[in-house]
Amino acid sequence: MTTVHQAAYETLRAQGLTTFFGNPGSNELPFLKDFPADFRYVLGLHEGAVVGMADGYAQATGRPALVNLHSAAGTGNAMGALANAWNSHTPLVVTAGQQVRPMMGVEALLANVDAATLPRPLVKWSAEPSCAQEVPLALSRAIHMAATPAPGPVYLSIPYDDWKQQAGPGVEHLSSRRVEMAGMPSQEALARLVRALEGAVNPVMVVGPDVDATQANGSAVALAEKLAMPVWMAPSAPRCSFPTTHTCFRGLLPAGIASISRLLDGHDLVLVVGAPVFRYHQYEPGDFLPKGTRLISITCDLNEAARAPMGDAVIADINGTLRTLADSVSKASRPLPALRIRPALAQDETGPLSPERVFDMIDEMAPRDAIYVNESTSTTNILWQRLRMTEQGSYYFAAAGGLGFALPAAVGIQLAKPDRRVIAVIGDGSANYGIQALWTAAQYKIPAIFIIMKNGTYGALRWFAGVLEAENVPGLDVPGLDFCALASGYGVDALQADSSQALVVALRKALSSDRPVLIEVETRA
Ligand code: TZD
Ligand code: CA
Repeated sequence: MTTVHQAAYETLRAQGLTTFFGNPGSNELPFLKDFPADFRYVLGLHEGAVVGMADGYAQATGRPALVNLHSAAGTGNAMGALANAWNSHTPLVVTAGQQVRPMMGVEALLANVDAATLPRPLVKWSAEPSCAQEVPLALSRAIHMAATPAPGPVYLSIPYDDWKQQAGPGVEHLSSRRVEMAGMPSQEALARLVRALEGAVNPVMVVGPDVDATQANGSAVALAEKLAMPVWMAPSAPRCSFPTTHTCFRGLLPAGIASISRLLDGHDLVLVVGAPVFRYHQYEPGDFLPKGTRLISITCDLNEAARAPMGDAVIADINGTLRTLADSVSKASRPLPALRIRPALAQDETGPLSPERVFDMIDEMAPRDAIYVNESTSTTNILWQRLRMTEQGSYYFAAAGGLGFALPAAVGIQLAKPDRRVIAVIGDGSANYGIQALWTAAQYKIPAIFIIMKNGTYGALRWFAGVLEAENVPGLDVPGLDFCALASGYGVDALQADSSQALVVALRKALSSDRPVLIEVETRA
């Protein structure tokens, strides 16, 4: 006899989801019972941290990750992190324990009332199986739904009495199913794209997070070189999809309608790949595109394609399409765009360090293939100007702007990529939203480096208050925080840096440690 529990673990094993990220409660214990030796459980002390770690892990591996939350309260705590996962197309299979079926109707303590509605609209699919025998099918469906383009989180609520029930007939067919998207454009569509690209006098490419997510970075470089095109990172970038040292690279697009239009002026064709058109932030009314400019986007996401306010879209396999285009277009006779001049290195001064100086020092000392996780909100432009990022999977940022991503995600990414060094740069405001992940880093010996930029304020909100002409706003300063004390409270080694010399020493120690290290840096606001 196969139980629902056995069938579920067989499917999880066959589909490669052998790492659980979770925070358990009584509803979940029957699922975790007799936890198999070839599985591992990564405990997070808050559900925001749990989903953030799983998000980083899934993005870095490119494979769905399994999350196990506690009923409604655990799901509620995870919602901010789900917003980020939804926007970054992270394949997450989020499961939550439900009360036993005989006690759901009376709404006993820990019943998740209307469970499938709770995580919407931040999941691709949400369900509670109608009977125990449906659980293995629902789990299999959840995994394939999460992984198939456009990837994203899915949610399953599972009553805890289901696990010991007998599985239904035919359950053995489920575990090894393959579900694949064959997403190449038709010959005609490809020919149209090639004609548009070859016919453009001054084309430009805008690359987004799904170029990096589908490991299409090399294909993007090949196409840019063939067409001698400048390349921008799409606004509000959650990943880095193009080597920032490449001669074609122009930088990160700003996130306002008018600013983007201004920067794209003079181009007759804009090719957007693997990004929404566009992920705006501050409201800057204006024309979406300069006059006479045509826009075509290649995306894996039907929603992105349909909601764009301008341009044509092709929903397709990003890497395959880019590679085919790079092979098909004839080489442009234009010269390659000239290499951008890098900003001069920041001077050393006494007192709190400038963010420019901090990023210069990180760039100088970090390994060339370091992975950066950014949640230092007011210094994002400085980061993009000063950090050299050349490899696939070198940069992560909260895709919905929900704080509490970077610290946990850094832990998940470092767990997924033990051969590269993860360096998270986090503001003294942002660090508080996912701080519990420090404990997981310490306990599981995950040697990520956390650099806390301590300027005592919500710097990005001060900037925004200026944009919005909102004066005399309360609640924008965060004095009195001691991150070294917090780190040691969670078991993480901590170092303080109030000068360039101290930062050099701290970075050197952190980079040579095989344990997680937090560095608190006094920075200028
Ligand atoms: N809460 C959550 C979950 N997400 C948010 N994005 C915010 C609040 C609002 N918020 C921002 O968008 S930026 C920011 C807040 C509070 C300030 C972050 O401050 P920091 O970094 O110290 O981390 P800077 O460099 O000083 O801005
Ligand atoms: Ca700050």
